[in-house]
Amino acid sequence: MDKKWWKEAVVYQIYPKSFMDSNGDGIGDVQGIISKLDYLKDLGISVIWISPMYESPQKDNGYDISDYQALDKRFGDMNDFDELIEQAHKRDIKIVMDLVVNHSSDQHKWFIESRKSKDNPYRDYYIWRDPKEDGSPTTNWGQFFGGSAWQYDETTGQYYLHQFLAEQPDLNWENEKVRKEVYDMMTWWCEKGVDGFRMDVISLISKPEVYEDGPINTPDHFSHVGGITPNGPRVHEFLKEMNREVLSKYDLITVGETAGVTVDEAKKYAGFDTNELNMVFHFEHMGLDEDEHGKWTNHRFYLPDLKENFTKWQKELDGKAWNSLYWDNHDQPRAVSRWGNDSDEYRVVSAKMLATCLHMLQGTPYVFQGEELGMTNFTFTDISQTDDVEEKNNYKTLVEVEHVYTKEQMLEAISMRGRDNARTPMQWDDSENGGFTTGKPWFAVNPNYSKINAKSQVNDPDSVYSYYKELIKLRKENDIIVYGTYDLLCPDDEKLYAYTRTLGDEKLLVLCNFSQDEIEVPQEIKDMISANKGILISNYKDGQADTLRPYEAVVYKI
Ligand code: TEU
Ligand code: CA
Repeated sequence: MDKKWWKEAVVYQIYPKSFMDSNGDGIGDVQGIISKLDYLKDLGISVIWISPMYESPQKDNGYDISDYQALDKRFGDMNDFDELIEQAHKRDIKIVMDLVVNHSSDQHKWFIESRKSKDNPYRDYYIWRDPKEDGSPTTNWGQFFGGSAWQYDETTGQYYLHQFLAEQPDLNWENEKVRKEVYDMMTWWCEKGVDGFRMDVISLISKPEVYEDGPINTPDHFSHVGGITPNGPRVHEFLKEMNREVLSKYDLITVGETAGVTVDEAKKYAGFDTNELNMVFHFEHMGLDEDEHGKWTNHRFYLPDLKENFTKWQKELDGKAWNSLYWDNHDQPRAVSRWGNDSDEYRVVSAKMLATCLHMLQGTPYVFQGEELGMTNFTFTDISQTDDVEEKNNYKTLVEVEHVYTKEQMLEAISMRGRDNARTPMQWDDSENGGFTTGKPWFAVNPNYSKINAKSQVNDPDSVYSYYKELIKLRKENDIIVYGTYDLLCPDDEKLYAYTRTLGDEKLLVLCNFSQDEIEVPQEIKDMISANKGILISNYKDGQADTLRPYEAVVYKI
């Protein structure tokens, strides 16, 4: 049992724009984060991952960076950042930065130089290709947010590659000067006291050796680049180099956001002895409720599929690599709306059930801001209410160009799956704007802030917040929760997720009713419960042994 602090940690993700505004301009900022460190300390988390706050034109909400070593003035200045590091460390909270180096902003000085001429010293910092004979791009690749992954540049008559927006040109990792620039920048942040990195789409940095057309597989008739390039030929070589040059020199927590990763690839990225990263985010469970139009659907997941997927990751990595655990983040809809039931009757109990299910697994749990309050999705009734470029582009394609959906159908899909659901401001109290800002919020606050907010929960022992706090405390107190072996029970049950954790002679039985029905506990489990040694945590009072009430979760010591 190779004990590590980053295996025992619980990570809290902050989307800075929507977390807390300290100066009334309606945008969250660093001083706002500092003002909430005691709240986070009380919750018990030990690491904060902050989405990008670097200088950025904000075309993709900061994931388009124009200066990797400067804070965007919206969020504050370097003095504020240094104060954040100091104040967090004083509270034994570590700070993880978002490392976005598959691409930069097109306003980065490197790209401004690169596009000036074919012989510019920065030309090969990016990926340029000649047009085909007919003037079209060199391949049929599509970018993640719709449209071609190639942008024509008049000045030099070439296309450049961008797997995301044209304002996010891909950096050329084949160029060792680019890699050196990245490692120097990472070292600079580590010297400032940063404790780790979340690495944005790091599985995409190594492009194919041969640039050729792929299968047409996107609604707008392109080949989704994400289907061609993840886990490219040199990605592990690059990450081993990054580990040698930077990561191995500091005591960091590192997590790769690895679109398209499989368990076999994850063993390379996050293997205990591969000298790359500590863990990765996979996306397989994020695809369980997709349909032929991808995420734009009101389709719900099927519990046996989820159990099969989680079990694969728990069993395959056990003893070889480390799991990250998450229900949501700034790119996903809110957990209780997607995986639970956000009705007035079941929101609280189902949010607690989801938290139990995730936090009793082997791996490092991630809590997205507001998840600990049971915050819910937002109902968008017009596309003008949205901010996210991914939603707007897909709305245009599916409603206005392909006529696949009516406006109402697409707005329902956005309200269920859109990234904007996670970006509505954090709900701190029942004052105007949920206490997020004294000004006009950059994005609408969910109107349910009057009943779902931190102030009403922090001192309520029955709140979602208090339940998360208890789960985080249990993880600190029980090695079995961190290091125990996982085994699935009742794989085919469509309502019950039951699993055990075993460490030495200790054993836990975790029961989660994912349905709003009262269900009979299967006999094999009744037998296990009959000899139980007590309840570690449950989301109802007085749990009966034979049945589970709607969304009931119980963890028995057996
Ligand atoms: O996300 C990568 C990614 O795959 C996204 O396209 C996301 O999974 C998708 O939007 C879900 O439908 C990272 C960042 O987390 C995201 O915020 C950025 O927009 C993207 O990279 C580009 O940097
Ligand atoms: Ca502000």
